[in-house]
Amino acid sequence: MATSPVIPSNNGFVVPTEEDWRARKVALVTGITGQDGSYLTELLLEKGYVVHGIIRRSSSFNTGRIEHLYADPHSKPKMILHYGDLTDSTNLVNIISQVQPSEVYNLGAQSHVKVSFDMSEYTANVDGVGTLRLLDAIRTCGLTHKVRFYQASTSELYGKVVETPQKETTPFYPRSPYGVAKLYGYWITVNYREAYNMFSCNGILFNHESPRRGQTFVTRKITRAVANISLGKQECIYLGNLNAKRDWGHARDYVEGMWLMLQQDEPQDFVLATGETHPVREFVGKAFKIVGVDIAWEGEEENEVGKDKATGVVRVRVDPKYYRPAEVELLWGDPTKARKLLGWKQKVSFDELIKEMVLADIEMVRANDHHS
Ligand code: NDP
Ligand code: GDR
Repeated sequence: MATSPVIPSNNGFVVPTEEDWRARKVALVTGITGQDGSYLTELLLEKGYVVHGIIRRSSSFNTGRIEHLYADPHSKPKMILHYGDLTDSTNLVNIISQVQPSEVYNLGAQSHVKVSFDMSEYTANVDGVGTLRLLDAIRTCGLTHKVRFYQASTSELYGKVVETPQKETTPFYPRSPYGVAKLYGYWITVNYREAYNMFSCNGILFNHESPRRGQTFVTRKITRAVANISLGKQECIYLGNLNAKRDWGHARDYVEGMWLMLQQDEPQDFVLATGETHPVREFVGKAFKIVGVDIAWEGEEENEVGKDKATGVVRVRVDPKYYRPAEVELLWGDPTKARKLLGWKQKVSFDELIKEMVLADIEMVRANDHHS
């Protein structure tokens, strides 16, 4: 017997279930050209994602950290780059509507704390309002309930010490335009979760470093100088506050935590940290030890110097121009929640991190010499 065809009310278009949607594994990463963006992209590609990244137009080359992942755009590449900027809403809407991502990682930011005192309005625009623009672009594209959203929040939110070690429930007290801008980013991410039932999470990440770290952040500035000094290309390094303490881990470990946050049943905020804290001075001493230089510290504050014990040559000096108008003296994270719920733990120790960075910089200085 002939049966009449059933005509579906949506003209045959099958709305994908959340599971089908997520199984597509399409990620959009802002800040893909940065330290974390490059490691996260490697991880996502390994996991079978197609990764779309937003890059800024620049007069000079700015894709050095992801160059090794780039493939000919005519050969079905797994990493696809789009020009854009967190200050341009229309552009964000266009990219999201085109990409239809299942996961969005917002890593783009003016991320330098000291620079944020010089460029405070710009930092607020990119790091604070930029987060809102991205969330709103997702909403405008009708993807609020489909996209899982990661916000790169920071231990800089804790700023002035209120409680240690710092955990998810520790009150915030940011100490820089960067920290204050990121506070907006943090709360707007929470707000979109509560107001629109969006799967949006904050990763409150403590400092994480690597050979790909920008060269003006203190760890990389130190390892680069140690490499140069050990090869006779520089005599001394000038630093700011040697007493500041940080909880330093390896960036590769931290991007795994970002991904894990978006694979949970419920959206939540997590601290990622090592649970150890060390002063800048200790990082300097350990970095020099790797190239066989033992540093002896003399003097105090602005007059403090670090001398090579064997030769008496001054290798470290303090220059107050690197001091910040308001400093974050101590960051020390408690990653218990991430350990319990995500099963996350850093793999690389503090000493291993320093060694990897110093050796990579020695290699890089030698390679540059070779090419020049
Ligand atoms: P980087 O400074 O290495 O990278 C920042 C990225 O943001 C770069 O790709 C940069 O592009 C991009 N960017 C800057 N301004 C804009 C803009 N207006 N629009 C779009 N993209 C922009 O930072 P990290 O990789 O170290 O950090 C990643 C994120 O995590 C940042 O949001 C940072 O604030 C945060 N964070 C970092 C921690 C760390 O210890 N590394 C700890 C906690 C949080 P370009 O290459 O063109 O400059
Ligand atoms: P931070 O990193 O401000 O913690 O922000 P940075 O490496 O810049 O400074 C760490 C500490 O070292 C002291 N310091 C110096 N810092 C720099 N950059 N240069 C110096 O010469 C110097 N001398 C001493 C600083 O005063 C500070 O106390 C980083 C960024 O990645 C942020 O985006 C991120 O949110 C936080 O880490 C967590």
